[in-house]
Amino acid sequence: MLGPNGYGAVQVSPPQEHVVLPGEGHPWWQDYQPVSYSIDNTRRGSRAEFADMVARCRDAGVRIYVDAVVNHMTGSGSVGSGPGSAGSTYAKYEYPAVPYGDGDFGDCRRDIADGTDPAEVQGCELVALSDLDTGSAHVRGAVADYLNDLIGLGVAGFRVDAVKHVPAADLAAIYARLDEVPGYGGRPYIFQEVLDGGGPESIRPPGYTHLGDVIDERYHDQVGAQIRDGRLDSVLETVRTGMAVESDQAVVFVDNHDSQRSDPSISYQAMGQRHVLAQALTLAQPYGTPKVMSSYRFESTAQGPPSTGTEAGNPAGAITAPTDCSGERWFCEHRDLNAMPTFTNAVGEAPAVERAEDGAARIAFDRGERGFAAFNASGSGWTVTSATGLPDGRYCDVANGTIGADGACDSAGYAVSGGEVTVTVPPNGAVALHVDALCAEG
Ligand code: LAG
Ligand code: CA
Repeated sequence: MLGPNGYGAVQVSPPQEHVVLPGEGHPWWQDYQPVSYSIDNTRRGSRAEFADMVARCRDAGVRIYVDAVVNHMTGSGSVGSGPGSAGSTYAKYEYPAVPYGDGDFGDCRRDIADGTDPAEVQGCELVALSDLDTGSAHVRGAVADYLNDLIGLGVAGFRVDAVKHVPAADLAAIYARLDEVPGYGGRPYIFQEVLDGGGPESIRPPGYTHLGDVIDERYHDQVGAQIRDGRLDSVLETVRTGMAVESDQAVVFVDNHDSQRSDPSISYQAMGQRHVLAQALTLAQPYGTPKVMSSYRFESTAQGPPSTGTEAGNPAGAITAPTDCSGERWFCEHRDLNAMPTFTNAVGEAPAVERAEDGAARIAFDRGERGFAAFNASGSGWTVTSATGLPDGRYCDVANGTIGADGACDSAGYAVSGGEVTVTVPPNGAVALHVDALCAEG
């Protein structure tokens, strides 16, 4: 039940044809090595299945954003030549199914050495992946055709991968060719992965905000660590003063598929219930557009999602649906957040106003007069009476209750009276009240 609980969109893994690496145990990162832009017969299913998913989500009011790999094709370390998941032949710098040939790749055929030099970062190879010459009209056209194919199926946005490695002018030329999204109108929503590794502004997040939103990894690095360590009292100050770009240009998250592996201490696997609190607080604080992680247990960083058939080398349709969210393999973190995204939607741009604090690990704040939320990173419950700007009324606790198809919330409620509310915040948990989720009378 994503839509009723406030989720506007879901980001999905790169859907294009990819390398198949049985010798490496079919790692999750096969998807980040494109062989062609066919979306038929990948490890994640057929074109028809993809189109059906997009349509069903659209009908439920939930958009699909695709992780778009546009900087590169395959690497040399992994495999010599195909076939790819859809059967296309290829070799590094030769992808006849697109078609791309040797001339469609940059001249610098070695790894990036100096991460602060734009010419290197954008013209050489990221972890040995063949680097597309995105300055060429042919490459721009092929990438735009791929994205427009997805838009034609109803895909409403893109997380553009490895953007730091593509000149802004090349992205501008590609984005300018994109169609409007059928049904929604307007161009697709674009958010760009720009890791902030230093160097001039042109290869840092501010160098791309004129083209779309950017991922602000500082949020993960700083706020993620603060919440992990129980320092909730620093969070609002950090998002006010320590972030990379303006709030309306940023996408933020506690963890993503890369950070879970590079910094596993900030993940559900390591943090358990504290991670639920971290994502709830991310949805409540005022900086950026929040993104929630929902993931699976892994024993090694390369291990892919739960699947069948990988032993047989089957790349297609092999990933199993997360029917079991026990944590044996799928965690399904979003389910623990209940209707918390409705809080984000209800409060909009309203400013955060600190209302209560008890040591470093317990905070409560308003979002203008539209929401009140309290967080408790300790091992015992926190009962607090706090001032709040919420109008008098009885509110549903969306951090602990879901909203059903009938629009009703199934949590216990809290009464606001005369500018005051008393709530009990569970250990490593949250309470969240907002003006769009009043309890039914009684
Ligand atoms: C990204 N953002 O810029 C993705 O978020 C990240 O997950 C991607 O790396 C990366 N850029 C390229 O799209 C992932 C894995 C890498 C993997 C790469 C290509 O984190 O480990 O590299 O996808 O599949 C792998 C090997 C490398 C090897 C390379 C080429 O790990 O050692 O050089 O393949 O063969
Ligand atoms: Ca590049």
